[in-house]
Amino acid sequence: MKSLLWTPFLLSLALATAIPRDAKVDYNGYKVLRIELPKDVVGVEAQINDLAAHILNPGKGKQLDVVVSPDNIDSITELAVNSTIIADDIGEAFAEEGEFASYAVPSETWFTAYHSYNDHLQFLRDLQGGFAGQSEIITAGTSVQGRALTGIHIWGSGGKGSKPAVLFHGTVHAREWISTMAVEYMAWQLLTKYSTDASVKAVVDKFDFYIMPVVNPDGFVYSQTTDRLWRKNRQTVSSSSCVGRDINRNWPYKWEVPGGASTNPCSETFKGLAPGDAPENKGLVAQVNQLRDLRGIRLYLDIHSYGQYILWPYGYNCNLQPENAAAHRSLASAAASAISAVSGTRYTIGPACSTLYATTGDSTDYTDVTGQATYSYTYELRDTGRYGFSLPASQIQATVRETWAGVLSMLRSA
Ligand code: 0X9
Ligand code: ZN
Repeated sequence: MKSLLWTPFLLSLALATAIPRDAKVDYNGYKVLRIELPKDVVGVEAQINDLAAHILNPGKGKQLDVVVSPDNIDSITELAVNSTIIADDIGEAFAEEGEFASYAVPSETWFTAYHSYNDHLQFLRDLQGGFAGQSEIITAGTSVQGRALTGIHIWGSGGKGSKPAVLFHGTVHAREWISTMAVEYMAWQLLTKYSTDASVKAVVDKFDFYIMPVVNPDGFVYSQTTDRLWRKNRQTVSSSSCVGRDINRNWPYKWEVPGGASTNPCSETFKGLAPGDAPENKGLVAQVNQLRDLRGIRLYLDIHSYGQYILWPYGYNCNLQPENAAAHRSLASAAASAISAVSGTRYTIGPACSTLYATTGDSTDYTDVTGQATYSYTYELRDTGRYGFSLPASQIQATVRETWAGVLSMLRSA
């Protein structure tokens, strides 16, 4: 009889060996190359896609930053017209990101290290608990794997829900870890400076803030447990063994326009099978529509990395801009100046499609048109490629501080 007690244990042991879990991807020795593709040669991009472990700036067209295993370096270099090494060993760069810090109640030192997803949730709960009279935890639907898209709603003297909305989304792309930190810093500044800094009090009293540091939680967790360079969500399709939709190609506005996203499930920019068919997008779309219908959206920011850009609509058409494009430019220009005044970091500003590349089904086109937001921007934070997504922990504080200066300048004029 006694041996029966062991049966479930042995069974689980057998299952554990029969179904291998995803092993963590080891990037030691992998290089980042900046490659220039030949013009008009059919199929080169597809070959690069197969040979590269990851494309870091998918959509860039002629000039791509790619992560390549030592075995594939020669084949990729042969396909390119030009190639330069921008990181010799990306495994080493990941080591510079530093260890996750063990959790402590929020303080400014939170912004000196990267953190686990669970600690990010705890940070939000603790921050909210410290300012319970003017904030609450909010959710916007659930991810593929059932995680609640979690954020914080902050209000000022007018009371909860009385002012136009300001909406911040972070960590749309899983590997862009600096985005999580920058978006949390905004919530941190708004709450901790409210009683001592008149300019912060003024903006908190003017708007209701809805701040979502991680809108792609499954991807974010996967980038921490398994593949540091994961970008998309973790949704499967029956037609392919490849995983993930690009949440920033799935919004239901101009989703069907060709050229700004991929229909290949293995691509970094896979748009999904239908507009808004990613659960994360369903939750975010409902959030945007709800805020539009409540008090309207004054400012929407989608915080990404890297490249140091401030971009406004549209992504889907390089010849179109919103009717208030001049006002978009003026706020972006002031924000870029505020950023460089803090630290000298230089940002490029402009309409998204013509300044960077075309995207369809992206967040800011949706918030501008369907969400009727007055202002919609994508920020691409530090740097311009030296570290890319693996920005060292030693740069977190400087990055979040300069970003906050840019965002505060926007809030004051919005
Ligand atoms: O491709 C994206 O979704 C964004 N860049 S990232 O490297 N963070 O993935 C850029 C979106 C901005 N929109 C356009 N460039 N059209
Ligand atoms: Zn991104």
